This record gives sequence, structure tokens and C-alpha cells, in this order.
Amino acid sequence: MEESVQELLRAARRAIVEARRDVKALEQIRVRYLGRKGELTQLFKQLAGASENDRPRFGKLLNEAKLQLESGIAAALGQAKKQEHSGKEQFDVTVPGRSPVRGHLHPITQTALEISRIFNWLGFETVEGPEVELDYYNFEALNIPRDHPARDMQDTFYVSEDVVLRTHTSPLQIRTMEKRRPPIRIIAPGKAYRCDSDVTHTPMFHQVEGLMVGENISFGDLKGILTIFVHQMFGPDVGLRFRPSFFPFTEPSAEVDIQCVMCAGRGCRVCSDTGWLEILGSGMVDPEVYKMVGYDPEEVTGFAFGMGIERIAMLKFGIDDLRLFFENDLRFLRQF
Ligand code: 2NL
Repeated sequence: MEESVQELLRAARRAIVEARRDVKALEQIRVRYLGRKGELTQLFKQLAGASENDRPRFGKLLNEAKLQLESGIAAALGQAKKQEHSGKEQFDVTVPGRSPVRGHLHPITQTALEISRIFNWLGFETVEGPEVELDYYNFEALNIPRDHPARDMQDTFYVSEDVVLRTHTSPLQIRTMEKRRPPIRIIAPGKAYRCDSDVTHTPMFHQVEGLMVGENISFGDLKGILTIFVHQMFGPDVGLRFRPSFFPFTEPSAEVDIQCVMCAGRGCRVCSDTGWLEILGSGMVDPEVYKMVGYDPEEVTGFAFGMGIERIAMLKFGIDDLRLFFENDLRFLRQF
């Protein structure tokens, strides 16, 4: 008898748990155990056949079991009612959340935004514009003569006789100067195109150019602004040097080298054992460019600079192959 009662209680408790606060299921359990033909009721009927000796003990056992079942079912029904009132499914607030899968910006975009952020902070406004440009804005206005090698069919994608895919983002700066009077401080990030494809060149690449024009803007200002930029971008301890150069649209011109970020200037494969890396070109805007946009070269001066974003990103992230940026291999991209 004891064993039957214990077994019955175990089964009933399990059933109550499995009913999961479902009112109908709980009612079925009540009928199954406590109903007129219920399992516990059946055990009560066996009392009559028990010996005088056992009957009081069995009776007590059965009554206790009945009370336990009744209160167990009542408690579960109470919970079920509460749940119905809240009108919502019960959920466990302690279960850890599943974080949504989030994408991120391409490392080239991240780098372009970082460069823009630094120059915006220095007072430069970001400008954008068309990738299909007039030959005039891409070359002519920049003092790039008809016979200049940069205008060769080899380097430029021609859309028609006088329309090209821009080979740099300078046309944006010409357009801005045409529209506005100095002082001007702008930064022009975007895609550029050159008919060139090998290990270190892709037909489409990204560039940021900058321009500062006003009264008495000097080569000292150029050096100051670009030094601040390098220290913001690569860290305050990175050394830099300005090396004389030539561009058709600036005079004088200078290229900027930074100490190699891989070997800290000691010399390695990345810097070809020179300890230096070229990161951008710059110079004082050539008076011929001012004439093209209707500025008086006697009244305004200024500087301009341009850099390839892929190169900056490679140095910043320690990447040795340009093509990784364009293959869209998620194993690569997910690391940024
Ligand atoms: C480089 C060099 C440079 C400029 C770009 C510029 C624009 C205007 C007038 C004068 Cl509107 N100059 N841009 C000046 C010097 C260098 O880029 O190595 N780029 C990747």
C-alpha cells in the first residue's frame, strides 16, 4: 500500500509539472487521480479490505496523499489563472539574450571616415561629387597640359571625347572654388579610376584630397596641418619628413613620408630598408589653378594635398596585399 501511494504521488506530481499551467490538462489530472473513478479514489476503496491493524495507518496515508494532490493541483491552477490574467506567455527573464548579427563598415570606408573626422575637427568641410567628370575639371583646370603623361589613354578611362571617369578627387575642389570665394577649407574623399591593374594598382581606388585657400596661407600652414594629421592618424610619436616633389597643380610641391609603422624606422621589407613610407603628396596651389577658377593669385594663397586611402588603410591595419580590400572575402572583412 505505502509503495502504491508513493508511486501514485510521484506520477501525479510529474503530470502536474508537465501540464505546464494548462488549465484543461490540470483538470484532467484531477479527474484521473481524485475523480469518482480516480486512481487515488480506487485506493480508498481498498481500505475496506485491509486488516484492522493496517486500516488506520493506510487511512492516514491516503488522506495525506489526497491533501497533497489537491493542494498541488490548486497551486498549479492558481499560477495558470495568474498567467491568463497577464495575457502574455510566461518567459524566463534570466535566459541570456541572443545578440543580433551586426555588420560593419568596410575597412576602406572606416579609414576614409577616420581621415575626414580628423580634418573636420581641424575645420575642413567634407564635399562630394560626380565620379563621371568633364575632362575640363579632371585635367584642364588643374593645369595638366594636353601632352601630360597622366592624360594618356593608358591611364584614363574615357567615356567620350571630353568626359572621363575622374582619375582623382581634385575636380570636386575645382568645382567648390568655382562656386565659392575664399576662405575655403575642404576635404574631398571618394572613388577614383585609372586604367591600371597589377599587384599594387586596382582600376578603382579611393582617394582623399584636401584644400585650404585664403589670405596669407603659407607652406608653414601646410606643414602644421599635415603634421597634426599624421600624429592623429598614426600616433603622436611617429616621425615625418617633407621631401621636394613635383605636381602640375602645385608649386612648390612636397611628398610626406612617415617613419615605417612596421619597423619604427629601423628598416624592413615594407619600407625597403629605408625606414620611411610615402603617404601623401602636397603643395602650394599653383597660380595657374587660381586663374582657372577666377581667383586673383596676387590675393589668395593656399595648399592642397592628396592621398590614397588603400595605402593609409594598409599601413594602419598592417595589411600587405591591396587586393584583399576588393575580394569581399568575409574571413578577411570580419576582422575589422
Ligand atoms: C598624391 C598627390 C595631390 C593635390 C593632390 C590639388 C587639388 C587642387 C589644386 C591643387 Cl584643386 N592641388 N591636389 C595637390 C598635391 C598633391 O595628390 O599623391 N595623391 C595620391
